[in-house]
Amino acid sequence: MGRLQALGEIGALAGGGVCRLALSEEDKAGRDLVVSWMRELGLDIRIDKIGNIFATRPGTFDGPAVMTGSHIDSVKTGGVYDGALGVLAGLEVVETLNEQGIQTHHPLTVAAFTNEEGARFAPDMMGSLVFVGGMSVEEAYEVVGIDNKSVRECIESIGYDGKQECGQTAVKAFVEIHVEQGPVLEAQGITIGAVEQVQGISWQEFTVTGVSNHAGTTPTNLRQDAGYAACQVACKARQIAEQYGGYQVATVGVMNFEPNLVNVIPNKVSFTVDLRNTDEQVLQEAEQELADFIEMVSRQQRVDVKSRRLARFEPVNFSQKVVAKVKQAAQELNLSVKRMPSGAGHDAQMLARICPTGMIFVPSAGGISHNINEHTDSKDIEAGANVLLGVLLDLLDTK
Ligand code: HGY
Ligand code: MN
Ligand code: MN
Repeated sequence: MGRLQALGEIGALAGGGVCRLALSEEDKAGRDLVVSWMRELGLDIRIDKIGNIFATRPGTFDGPAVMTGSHIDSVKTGGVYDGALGVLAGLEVVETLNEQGIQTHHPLTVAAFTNEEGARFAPDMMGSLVFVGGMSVEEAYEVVGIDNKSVRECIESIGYDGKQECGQTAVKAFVEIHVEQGPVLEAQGITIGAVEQVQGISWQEFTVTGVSNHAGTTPTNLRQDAGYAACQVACKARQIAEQYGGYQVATVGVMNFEPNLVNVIPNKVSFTVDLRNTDEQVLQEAEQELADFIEMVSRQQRVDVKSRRLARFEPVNFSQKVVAKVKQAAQELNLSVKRMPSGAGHDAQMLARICPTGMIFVPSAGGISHNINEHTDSKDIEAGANVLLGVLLDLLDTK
């Protein structure tokens, strides 16, 4: 809890919460603090070319490590738990093993992955995606963020363009603890989520080009109004979510008007659409329905619409073996536990490509996250960290 508090002071916002955008000065300060804790714990620290930090406690067996971890970058109005809990709970496990003088068979690695949020540089989970070979580090370096700076210039300026080639750390299994960021556990009065799946994610940026004109003199039927067209699409995205129901969600989080003046019909609007679903087939249908609608609006409003793919990940199922270990560890501690999917993206969904992977959720108060009022009770954090300890000990000492 002390470490969560201390890390939460880095990039702290006046009204609470944090802003530690990936590869920013605040991210650097957070990384430096976490690395100092890793050093104090006697861990062997390696940093790879995309800035992923791996801190390893040796085992008696010099082979693939059991890994835990998450991210310390945040959205602009983030909470102090999102990501940080996963890294710091891993350090807490290390400290406990050190205090108890416990030797493990496998090494234990605590990871802090670069740019999980994707809020500044798309896609999200960039560091873990590069680590598992889903994106080359060169391609990642070329990504330009929302403030027109490249990953390369930012990672070099904060000095976290590490020496280690990406993907060099062999992993036996990966377990990530994370706040749920949704309403389910709290609503059902359950302490632990044994996460079985992460839903599919589709991020697109659309740029609508019309003709700027005078707000007072231009008759409606002569307008090529990029703003009206963009707003029609935003409403359609929400209608698709309502119509499909189930896990289908849709979010228009960014919308920039140009020239953004009260008396000028906008000639250019760029906006993002985030679509998610646990079912890949349905997610594709939602994408297609939106694309067809955009076609029609473009013709009707006589505007041009260009789309740019920012992220696209299919739903990921975790290892049932690891999910069962999470459930069992929770039950051994007499904690209520339920199997559930994750609505949010996580580094674990990338690690699942290379090793047996699972996640532990703890409740989010009011089900909120990506919001400065994000909160999880310390007793739930302690419970979750003890489940993590149980699962890791099991994985560390079995062949
Ligand atoms: O977008 C997500 O789900 C994650 O917070 N990056
Ligand atoms: Mn997160
Ligand atoms: Mn997040």
